[in-house]
Amino acid sequence: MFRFLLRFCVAVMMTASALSALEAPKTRTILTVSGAISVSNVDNSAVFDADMLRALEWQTVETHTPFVDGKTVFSGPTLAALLQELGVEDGVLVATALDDYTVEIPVSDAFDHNVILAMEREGKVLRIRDRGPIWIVYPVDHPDQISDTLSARMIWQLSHIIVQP
Ligand SMILES: Nc1nc2c(c(=O)[nH]1)N[C@H]1C(S)=C(S)[C@@H](COP(=O)(O)O)O[C@H]1N2
Ligand SMILES: [Mo]
Repeated sequence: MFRFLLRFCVAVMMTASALSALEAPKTRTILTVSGAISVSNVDNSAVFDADMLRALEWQTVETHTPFVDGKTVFSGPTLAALLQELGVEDGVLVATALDDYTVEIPVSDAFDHNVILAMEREGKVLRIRDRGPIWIVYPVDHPDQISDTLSARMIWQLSHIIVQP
């Protein structure tokens, strides 16, 4: 009986770890997430190529930005979907860009502000020279809603997130 229970427990644990495994990237890594995450694929980090990010819940938003007059259309996975994939529910994201710019983003923003990891602008893939491949976008209905705090969180050329609990 004990042996049976033991085997049963091992089987359950294996199923659980299979569920929390993240596939390995097949092409160039564009985003690395480390820190307080419960799913990983390379060492203790979760690394994503573009296709892996495209497999997450995707959203298109039309929004004002601090960067151009009028509205711009951005598309990309929702930050909430990325965090859900990694088992992150609260804390702070320390986001760093290719130019070493760093900003802290509360995890709650993902849900309160419908934040996206924009990978396309006006239907075109964002290249590094277009402030891609990932640009954190906070959708707003009116330009006045863009505070200094919020625009500082619209980090472009995002490459690394450290999750602090
Ligand atoms: N990668 C990166 N993202 C960034 C920044 C930066 O220097 N590098 N500046 C931030 C700040 S402080 C603001 S106010 C907005 C707008 O910056 P800009 O006025 O220099 O275009 O982008 C944010 N995103
Ligand atoms: Mo800023």
